[in-house]
Amino acid sequence: MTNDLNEKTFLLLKPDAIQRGLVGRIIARLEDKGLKLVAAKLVHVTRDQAMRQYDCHKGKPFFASLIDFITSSPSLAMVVEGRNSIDIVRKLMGATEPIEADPGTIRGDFALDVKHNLIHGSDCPESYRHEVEVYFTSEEIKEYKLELEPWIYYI
Ligand code: DAT
Ligand code: MG
Repeated sequence: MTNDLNEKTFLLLKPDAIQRGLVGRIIARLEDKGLKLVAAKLVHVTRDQAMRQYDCHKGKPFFASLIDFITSSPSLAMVVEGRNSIDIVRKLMGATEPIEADPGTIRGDFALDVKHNLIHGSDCPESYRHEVEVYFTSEEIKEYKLELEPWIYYI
């Protein structure tokens, strides 16, 4: 737990989210929660980017299929900010396996398959720092004040 209102996390709305027209609904859930969008970019992920993003899974049986999937069609890369944003986004996403993802979560409501699970979110601050550099320069991450903040947080 942290009290840092500027904790950032990296998200990738995967090709299935774009192809299925779920981007607006997924972003709405992040906005509804009160998270602040600080960077967003439509990217057709390259194999090099995919392998860097997912290097912790290299050697696993699903690695090749994951890389093929993530590079198959455009994705939306984003950075969002907020208190405990890393863990909050993981909760909004739901479990990796859609059969274990609770109703009310993004995967629990919209996904049936472990590969086509719509969204990536950093799982810890070290992962965030590694992943964000694959997709964004520091200039692309915007610093601004969310005027609603005093209505979202007890500061
Ligand atoms: P998460 O995306 O919840 O952080 P992860 O980091 O363990 O999950 O795995 C990264 C992605 O790899 C996951 O979103 C989908 C794919 N994946 C994970 N386990 C898998 C499996 N057993 N079979 C097929 N794909 C899998
Ligand atoms: Mg992961």
